[in-house]
Amino acid sequence: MHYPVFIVLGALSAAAHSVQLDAGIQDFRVISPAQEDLTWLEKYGAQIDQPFSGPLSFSHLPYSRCLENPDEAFDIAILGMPFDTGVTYRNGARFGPYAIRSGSRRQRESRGYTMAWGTNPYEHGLKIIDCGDVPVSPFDNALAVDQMEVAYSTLLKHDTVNATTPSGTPRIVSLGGDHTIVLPILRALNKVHGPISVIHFDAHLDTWPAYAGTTTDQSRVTHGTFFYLAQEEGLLANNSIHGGIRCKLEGVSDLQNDQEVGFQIISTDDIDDLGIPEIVRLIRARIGDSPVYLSVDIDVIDPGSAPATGTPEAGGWTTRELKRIIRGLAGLNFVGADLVEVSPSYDHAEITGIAAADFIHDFLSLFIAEEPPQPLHRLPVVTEKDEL
Ligand SMILES: [Mn+2]
Repeated sequence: MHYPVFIVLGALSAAAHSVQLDAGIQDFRVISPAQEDLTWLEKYGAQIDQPFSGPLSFSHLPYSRCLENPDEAFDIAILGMPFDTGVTYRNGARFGPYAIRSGSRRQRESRGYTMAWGTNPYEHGLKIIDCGDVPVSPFDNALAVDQMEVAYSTLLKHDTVNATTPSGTPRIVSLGGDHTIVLPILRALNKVHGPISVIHFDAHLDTWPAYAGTTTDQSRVTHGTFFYLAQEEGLLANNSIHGGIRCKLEGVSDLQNDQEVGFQIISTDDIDDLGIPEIVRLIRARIGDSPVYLSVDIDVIDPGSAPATGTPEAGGWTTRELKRIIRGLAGLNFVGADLVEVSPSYDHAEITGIAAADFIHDFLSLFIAEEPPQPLHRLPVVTEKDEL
């Protein structure tokens, strides 16, 4: 019964405003004539960025060109790697960092609390900034891979404000780019941590030795071979794990090779047969307290929920399922994370960019939480009945 009354009042109010408009625009203003000369700052305060406005940084965070700013201390950096010339099918992930930042525009530090985590990652005294993008060559992959390694190594040397890793180095969340970017990242992390484990969510193994047509050392470096190369270089510990695998294979030999590279497989279907708690348990048991790197290929998500990617595979996990698995991993010794393979020209209504940006928010919470959160923080249920 209240709704119609409200609507009538709204209509009356609008009518009253139009009368005022006829009398002149001054009548609309909320200030007295004496306040006419107030500046924006005096009258309205800070020039805030709204969700749909402002320069583009992840979650409206402070933006710094950290690569030319060695004194820029931070605890967690967002870093774009717009490299997409290592792909086997659709390119376009060079626009991934842009799409993920754009998908984050409704996020902000002051509105970062989630019921699922029961916390706001921006309220833990850590300095979290957007360090922009690595200027990678789109013409020369060997050069680009070196540029990404140098950039990552450079940022790892920056001072922290409140160091959160045992090594005292800051953490970097990388926005791909195609999955090849993980090779230079693992090379850079190896200099600090030695061999590390990887938790890898993807539809594909990415442990293949080479593709048909490989004739040069450089042509071995692709978004489907980088883990093989990393293992060959001694960058990986022998206890990594994939989640969400469902791609087609040459045969069982691919699985044997994958095992030799150091991975255990959790398939896409395992989520139905084992459930999320058991998947979380398997990953935690595999990783233990090893330094671990988290790599999420957005193609692990079903193309219906994340269509904008280079090598889509039908029948994947939902965004919600992976978010719950990620929450279950809190407390492991994460040294960095990435989200790769967002190729926004294949997107619809920013579905993929928004999902990817949401995962980045989860990464920040994951880095901070010491253990998995209890499911859904709610206020106590009020039990008294209102007699009306
Ligand atoms: Mn991949």
